Amino acid sequence: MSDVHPLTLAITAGRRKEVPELVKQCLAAGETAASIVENRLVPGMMIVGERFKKNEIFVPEMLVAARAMKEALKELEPMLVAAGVKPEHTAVIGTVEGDLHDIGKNLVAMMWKGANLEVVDLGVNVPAAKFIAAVQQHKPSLVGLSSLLTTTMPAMRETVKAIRACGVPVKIVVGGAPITREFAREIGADGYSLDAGSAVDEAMSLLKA
Ligand code: B1M
Repeated sequence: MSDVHPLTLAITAGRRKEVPELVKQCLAAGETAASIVENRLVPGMMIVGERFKKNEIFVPEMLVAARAMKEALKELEPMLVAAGVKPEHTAVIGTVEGDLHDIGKNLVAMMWKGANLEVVDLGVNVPAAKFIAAVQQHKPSLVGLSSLLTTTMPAMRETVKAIRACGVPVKIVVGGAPITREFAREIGADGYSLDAGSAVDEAMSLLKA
């Protein structure tokens, strides 16, 4: 672990209080906010996920690591979200029912805000009915669904089906670790992206189409 960056180590160990200062050091060294997310924070979560899989750590440790990651994202959010002119499109986003993971979804929301979309974030564990209510209320151009668990992939399928059935025309983008382009196509989503960066490209190309 000696070659692991101190910020990545602080995330994996859940040392939340050290995180703001370490983020500032990375920025002072010339790293961009996006590269800090990609090269310092996400690798920390990958290490945490691997350890959890091997039963070396358990849910509480995963939770403190997630809190430390959120602390870092709090520092970086203003840089990830560039101030733009009045947004032309609205996007509704949430993590599907049964799923409490929100770090990836929050990153996608930040990137979409940065791309000048008005983002309505419904949070985690969002039932299909809540997505439909938001779609009817905000009339968004885009809906984003996130799922991190294989067990919540069926909820994503049901949510897409329910949004289609409500009759409001909207483009749906799905993503999250277990989601593939093939699954997205199978459940009738319009778009899929592997990460928060490509979620912007996907959103932009769907909005232009
Ligand atoms: Co959970 N967890 N977790 N967890 N957790 C995973 C996902 C897991 C892979 C760990 C493992 O076993 N290796 C595993 C899932 C296995 C599976 O289903 N195949 C798992 C499990 C099993 C569980 C529990 C069931 C554990 C238990 O209780 N026994 C439980 C489930 C709770 C629930 O949701 N009902 C659970 C709980 C938790 C915590 C609450 C402790 C915590 C979440 C805290 C939080 O989010 N606020 C947690 C964490 C932190 C993780 C890991 C370690 C990290 C997730 C993360 O934030 N990654 C994760 C292992 C891992 O991912 N390596 C794991 C960083 C984040 C930036 O990446 O979320 O993938 P990610 O988002 C990416 C892309 O996926 C994509 O872009 C993002 C940014 O680039 N993306 C989208 C995501 N959403 C998108 C939407 C889009 C487009 C792209 O369009 C709309």
